[in-house]
Amino acid sequence: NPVIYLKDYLPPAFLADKVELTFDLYPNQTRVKSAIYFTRNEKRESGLPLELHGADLKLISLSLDGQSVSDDRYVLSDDQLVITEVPDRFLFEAEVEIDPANNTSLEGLYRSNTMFCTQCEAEGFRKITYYPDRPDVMSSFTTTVIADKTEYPVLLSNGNPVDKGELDNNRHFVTWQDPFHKPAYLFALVAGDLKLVKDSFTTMSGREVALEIWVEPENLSKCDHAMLSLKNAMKWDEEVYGREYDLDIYMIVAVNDFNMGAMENKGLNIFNSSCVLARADTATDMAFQRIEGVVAHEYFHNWSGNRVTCRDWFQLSLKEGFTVYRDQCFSADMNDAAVKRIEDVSMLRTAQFAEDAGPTAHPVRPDHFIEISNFYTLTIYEKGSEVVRMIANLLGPDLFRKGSDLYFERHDGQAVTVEDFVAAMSEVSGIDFEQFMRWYSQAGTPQLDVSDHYDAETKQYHLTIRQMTPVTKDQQDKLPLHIPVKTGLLNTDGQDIPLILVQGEASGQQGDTDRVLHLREAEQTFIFDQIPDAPVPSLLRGFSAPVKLSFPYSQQQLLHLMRHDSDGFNRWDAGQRLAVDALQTMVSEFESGRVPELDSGLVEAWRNLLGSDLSPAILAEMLSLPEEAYLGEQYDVIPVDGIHACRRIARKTLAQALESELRTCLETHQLSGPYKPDADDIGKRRLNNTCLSYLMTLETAEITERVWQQFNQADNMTDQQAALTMLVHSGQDEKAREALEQFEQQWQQDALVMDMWFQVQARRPQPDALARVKALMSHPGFSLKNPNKVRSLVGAYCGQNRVNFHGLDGHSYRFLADVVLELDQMNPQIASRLITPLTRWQKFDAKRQQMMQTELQRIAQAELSNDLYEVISKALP
Ligand code: B3K
Ligand code: ZN
Repeated sequence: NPVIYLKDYLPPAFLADKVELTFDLYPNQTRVKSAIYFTRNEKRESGLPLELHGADLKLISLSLDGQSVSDDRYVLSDDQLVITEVPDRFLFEAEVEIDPANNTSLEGLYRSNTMFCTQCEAEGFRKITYYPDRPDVMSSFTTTVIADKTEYPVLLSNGNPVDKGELDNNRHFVTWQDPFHKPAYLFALVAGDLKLVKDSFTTMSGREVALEIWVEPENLSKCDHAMLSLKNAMKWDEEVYGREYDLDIYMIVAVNDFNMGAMENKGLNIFNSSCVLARADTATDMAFQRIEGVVAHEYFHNWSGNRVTCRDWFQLSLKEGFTVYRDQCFSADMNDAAVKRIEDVSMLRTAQFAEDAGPTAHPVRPDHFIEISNFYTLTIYEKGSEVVRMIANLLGPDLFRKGSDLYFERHDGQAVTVEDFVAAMSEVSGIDFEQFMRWYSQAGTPQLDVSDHYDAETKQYHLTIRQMTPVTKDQQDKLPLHIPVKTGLLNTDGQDIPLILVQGEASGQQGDTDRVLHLREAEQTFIFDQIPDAPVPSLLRGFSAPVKLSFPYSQQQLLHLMRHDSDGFNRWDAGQRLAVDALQTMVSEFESGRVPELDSGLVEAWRNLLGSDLSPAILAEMLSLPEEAYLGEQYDVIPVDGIHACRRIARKTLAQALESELRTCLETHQLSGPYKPDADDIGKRRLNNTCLSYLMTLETAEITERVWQQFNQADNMTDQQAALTMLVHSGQDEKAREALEQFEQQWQQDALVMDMWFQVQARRPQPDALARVKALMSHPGFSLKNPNKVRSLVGAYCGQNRVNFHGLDGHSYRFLADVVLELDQMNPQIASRLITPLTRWQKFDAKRQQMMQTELQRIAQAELSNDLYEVISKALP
């Protein structure tokens, strides 16, 4: 399994000026003809052979400039075709045969239900034909698709349709031409019996763009939200980034079998159906918001990724981090910005921080890999976005826009690096990013330890910040980073104090109430002048850097911040800190065999929340206790059972103490009118279901009945699914069984709704969960070949049902290893993701560690894909 290094990068020996492809589609024997016009690259030495990638291809014919190539001039291996003695310019032609119906990796050309579709990023194009399958080879593509007219009336590829016609034997063809030069990873093809939802968008320069969403006939009623999201995204990118769409047509196709959320192929996005299809009665608020975000993300890639692409795959975060940043800002603008920030940070702090602390930790720009598919990670995407956010915050909105304009204009049509992006930002602002670049090369989550000191004589306030990045698997030495720490100081009335900094570097003006402190040293002290009384510091406002920050807050100080902080994010975070403290105290009691009790301070804080005038959406966030996964992150050795038990006890204690407040809250936020997935209504539904699920812990017949009513009468999936979860996760087995049966009856025809049905059961806290998951794997609606199903059942059980997955009999570890071994034969990408929970053994006690390692070792004995091999070899002790 060869390791590929960034330091070994060399430009391609040949460039492709023009590519012409013809697909003759048959499920088992598709023929692909290619004609590629190659020119030798002046950046490389002369005389180099032509090296093309290729995998799982059957070569039928080969010619150069019309002459067939004799056997002694080329070498064919498992993954390459090398031709020696080629001229400086020539026409390469080949014909290959491929077998889409047996392609279960969902990479290259494959079948989903009855249609043909493709997924080429990162290195899937080589499963379609021989090609320099690397992002720095950009070319224009003309693609002719031929197929049976009855089975595949719709034939799509990138760009604009330029020709079509009838052929013999009930076959027909369509030719597509994409005038924009693109790397092969952005190639796409779809053929099927699809139906169209059509709309249009007029760009800022007045061009009319046809918008098309193609779906299977039964899904026609589920496309409105995706279409609206697309139009909003197009408008937003014009307004906020000055970026206009470039082709005359923009297509989205929904497919059921897809490894990721969606793919930004030029002019022809292919989506996992879960990220396009939504109707009030079938999709939750969360699904509506995810669709909005993913549709926008793929659209934004048209500039950040397609027009300006990556030189090599080490630069992946150049397009992904930036595009996630763009989609996060878009969603913040379309919805409640503070809630969006809370959601994004919660995810980062649980899942990405865990990745950064585990055996697969890697920098935002990795410097080596075995299989690039393993690097579509939370670090590349979410931490990458945080890095761009820090740059944006350092520049401010106007300069950041100037920098992005410069980046897009200067590099349009090019394949570039992270340095090119940062250079544009530096050039327009004059800011020196030399130290900042360590964010791209250094893995691990920095830890900031902050202490303070108030001098009543001088009226000065000292903040001392120490930074430390823990060692990670491949990096022993860590250097100090340039960390923006947005800070405010609250006086005893809860007001922000004007900040006059007399020691230390910061952005903003003297007297501002928010200053961004620039931490650059391992330890640094910032001194504020003219502070009348000892303040309460509000640190890392808006989560200004992806770090862990600790400060010895007292409960009083946290309550003060919860009530008064002008920064919405930090108000929420103060509540979370309070809850973490209270829960950790309970866990210690639990571990030492005492009966844990919830701190009454937290009960009173939650009572105050319920009596406050916070918006429903924020209130719902603030009332939610930290998730088990986040609590686990606070420990070196995760007390799985203690966390689970104490969180349950805490929830019940809160419900008992605050029953009447919760009931009042529920009555005051009832919704009326038809379902709308807008921020206000989403906030209200979230709040109601939060209150209801607290009350459900009381297990009274009256509340159960109320939840049952909601389950039966809801006109939307958010409320129905929330009620289903409450019923299934409560101890009332009879009710749970009844609800599940009824839900299955109602929705068995709808695969996406059934995903939720599987997931709710996979997450059930009762001890029979594993047995049930195993039984559900034989359910007719389940298939190991469909990634959505695997994620909903196996992924949800192993990743989100901690108390059962880490059961001391070790059965779940064995179960996951068995599933992964089977799956690796079909779909290595999904197998290597699914294994994640087993790779995190370092965080558990000796007995669990031992059992987890045994399973990893058992997997290591088998013949593995590159994908799984890389992850397993990093995870083994
Ligand atoms: N760029 C794709 C990801 C492709 C994954 C390949 N294994 C989706 C996205 O980030 O928009
Ligand atoms: Zn992306």
